[in-house]
Amino acid sequence: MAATRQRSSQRSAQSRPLPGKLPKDDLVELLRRMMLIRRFEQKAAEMYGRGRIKGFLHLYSGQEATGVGAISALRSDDYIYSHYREHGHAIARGIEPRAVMAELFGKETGASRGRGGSMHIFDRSKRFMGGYAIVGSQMPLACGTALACKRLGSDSVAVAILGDGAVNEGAFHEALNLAAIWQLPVLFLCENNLYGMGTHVERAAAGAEIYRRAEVYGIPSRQVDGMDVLAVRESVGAALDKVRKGDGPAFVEALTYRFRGHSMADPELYRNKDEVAHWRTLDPIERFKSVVTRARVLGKKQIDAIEESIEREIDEAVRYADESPFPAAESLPEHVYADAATDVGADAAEPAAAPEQSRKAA
Ligand SMILES: Cc1ncc(C[n+]2csc(CCOP(=O)(O)OP(=O)(O)O)c2C)c(N)n1
Ligand SMILES: [Mg+2]
Repeated sequence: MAATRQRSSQRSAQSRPLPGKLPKDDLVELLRRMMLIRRFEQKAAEMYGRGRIKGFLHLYSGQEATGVGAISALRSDDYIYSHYREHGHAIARGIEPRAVMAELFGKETGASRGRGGSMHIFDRSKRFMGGYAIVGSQMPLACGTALACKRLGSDSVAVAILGDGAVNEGAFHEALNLAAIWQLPVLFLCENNLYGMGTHVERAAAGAEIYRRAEVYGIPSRQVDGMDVLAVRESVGAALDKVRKGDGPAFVEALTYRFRGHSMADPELYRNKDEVAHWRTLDPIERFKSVVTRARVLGKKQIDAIEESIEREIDEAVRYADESPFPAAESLPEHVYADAATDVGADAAEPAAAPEQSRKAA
């Protein structure tokens, strides 16, 4: 099955959309975001090694095309629920690298005020509703937000990003079933990187390809080359259009690969070097660099300049995280629960709906 998955990954790479479909600035931004995430993750690994980051750290390197492609297709008023490998999603959504780095350091200036750490990046202003460490738990939460959007008569969509490891959880099936029964505006994006910790997907998930599981619930689903940023953007964009129109949920499986171990504590004894080397030849950043240079969107000098500015941005993110204070001990009970008086319904961007409409929409 792994061979089938790799073949389909290469097939869709050949039929990827032409870069000319997008304005030049958008193409450059897709590349820059992927490069920013890669450099961020390299630096995070270094900081972990130096003891600046405590606890778990799961790196996203290798999967950048999936996160950047998918999130670039969203509107700013859509919602994202992610898993614990979410630094890349947070940065793709526009959360500043320094706020993500400070969160990794456990600092007060972090996206979650240092309370969440690597696995719980949250930014309400970006409708980035958190990374979740309980595998599959983000899926019912995204359904809840999708239900709220529907009842409010808004055309925002909730997106749940999950790993292949989530597809055998009860929450996965409960969420798909509920989303289909209630025709919720939710998009499920499965990042199939072939492993859940040290277990290959074939040893964990029975049956055919993952995306076909959604068919059982009558949810339209598709598979895409998750190493190709334009293909992901197009696939997720097409699925989103349907969800937004009121056609109910959709499911996209992106075939991708993590270049690093599951977490920083992983000796990687479960996969061989040839497999890793094969996937490295599909590096989404190198591939997209060659797409944009062949299309004469960017030259080598311009790519080097982007790299240099990213280097400065990441260095500044580390400096900011380093110099920021830890939360004061007496403030630890703060920001744990929502303040009902000020938080609930305080989202100014949410279109208000008349109660009558809300009832009809539900
Ligand atoms: C409900 C639940 N069961 C088990 C775990 C332990 N666990 C942490 S990560 C992980 C693997 C998840 O793999 P996947 O969803 O493929 O995500 P990836 O790490 O590949 O991004 C498991 C089983 C957990 N966190 N939650
Ligand atoms: Mg996985």
